Amino acid sequence: MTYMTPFTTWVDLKDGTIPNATMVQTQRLSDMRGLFADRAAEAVLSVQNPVIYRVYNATNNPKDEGQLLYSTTVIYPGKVGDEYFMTKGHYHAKGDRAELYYCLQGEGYLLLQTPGGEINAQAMAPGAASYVPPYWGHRTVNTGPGNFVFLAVFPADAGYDYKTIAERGFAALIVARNGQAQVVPNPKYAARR
Ligand code: M6P
Ligand code: ZN
Repeated sequence: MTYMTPFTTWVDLKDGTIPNATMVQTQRLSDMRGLFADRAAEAVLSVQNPVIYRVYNATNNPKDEGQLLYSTTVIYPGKVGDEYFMTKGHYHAKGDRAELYYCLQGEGYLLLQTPGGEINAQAMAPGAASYVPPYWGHRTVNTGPGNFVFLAVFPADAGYDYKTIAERGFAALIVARNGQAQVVPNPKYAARR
């Protein structure tokens, strides 16, 4: 038996970045084509092509059963039309793998859905430890005026299924109505039959 060496990764609590991240993923509007509901607003904003969010990966842990991965996500403030900046969202390739999100900064939502289209929205602010149960697709949304930052911890073998959401969308959208965040049904959602 060879034992893995324990380690600590530091998160900068000022901004949620991980200075020694093993990988930083930058997602611009052009990396999220078709995910925001308002295509005309997307086209207008695509000239500017803003960074929507960054993911700071904390480890290079092997993607083996029993291992964990963790990362911070920084979603910048903004909207495409009236829909707030958000992550792409995914199901886990191994659907039975759960995940924990811990909010460090800002305000937003963890938006979840079952494969059948049932929706759940968890409001998050610093201190919120929000649980993604097995089988729920999940995306995070920044509804505040500043950055929305959270730490995510998940099984290393969970994997990503982005295709289902790219093809069918999310059953609900989080939009600004009279300056307030509201969860509304997505008219374009293609439920699994
Ligand atoms: C969290 C975790 C990551 C995920 C990231 C961005 O940090 O859930 O696994 O990659 O959010 O979400 P997405 O992959 O849907 O763009
Ligand atoms: Zn996940």
